[in-house]
Amino acid sequence: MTRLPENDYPTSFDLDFLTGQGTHLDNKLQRRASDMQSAFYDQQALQEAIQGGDPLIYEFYNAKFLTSTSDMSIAITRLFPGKIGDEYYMTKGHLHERNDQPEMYICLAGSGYLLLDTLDGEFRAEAWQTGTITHIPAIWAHRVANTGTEIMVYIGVYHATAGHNYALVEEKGFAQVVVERQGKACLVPHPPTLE
Ligand code: S6P
Ligand code: ZN
Repeated sequence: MTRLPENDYPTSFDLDFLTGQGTHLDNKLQRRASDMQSAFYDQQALQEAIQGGDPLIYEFYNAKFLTSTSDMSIAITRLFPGKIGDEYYMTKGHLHERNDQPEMYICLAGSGYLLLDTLDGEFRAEAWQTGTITHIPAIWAHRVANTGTEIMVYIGVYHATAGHNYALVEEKGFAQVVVERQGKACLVPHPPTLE
């Protein structure tokens, strides 16, 4: 019997849903307040956060499964609770480089919003709680905001060749932001008026 190439055999690994810690994950990337210069709207609050210790906003890991015929990939994101000014901690957000590459997001722990924007007039906010699964069609830029008091953990399943375009999100921005108003998480048009 001819053996298959090493990568063409199945792979399994373990993940703790509540913490997002697992085996088999590498390529850890961390984003601090200073890496999010154009993402948060309140620039004064952002500079104060950077000078006050430059907090870690989120970190993510990925695992690629490249076989002789396929390129599946997953990423686990650990998004911490907190705010810059009155805007909840969130990811930078990106569009996939390829316009035929969707993604599945699964919220494993925590609550907040998945913000989706075509950067061309269409915007959606999906309320997220533990167990919510969202299909992100290829043409939607995606960003997650954590409005809870605990860490949010989610997994993204996508093709490794999808590519990431951050520049377009930085240039155009999302249509709405998630801020705390009167003690509650609210979606308001971007840029919001400072309270
Ligand atoms: C990849 C997927 C996620 C994000 C991660 C961090 O397509 O959507 O793994 O990379 O959640 O977000 P961002 O916007 O900094 O890449
Ligand atoms: Zn993505």
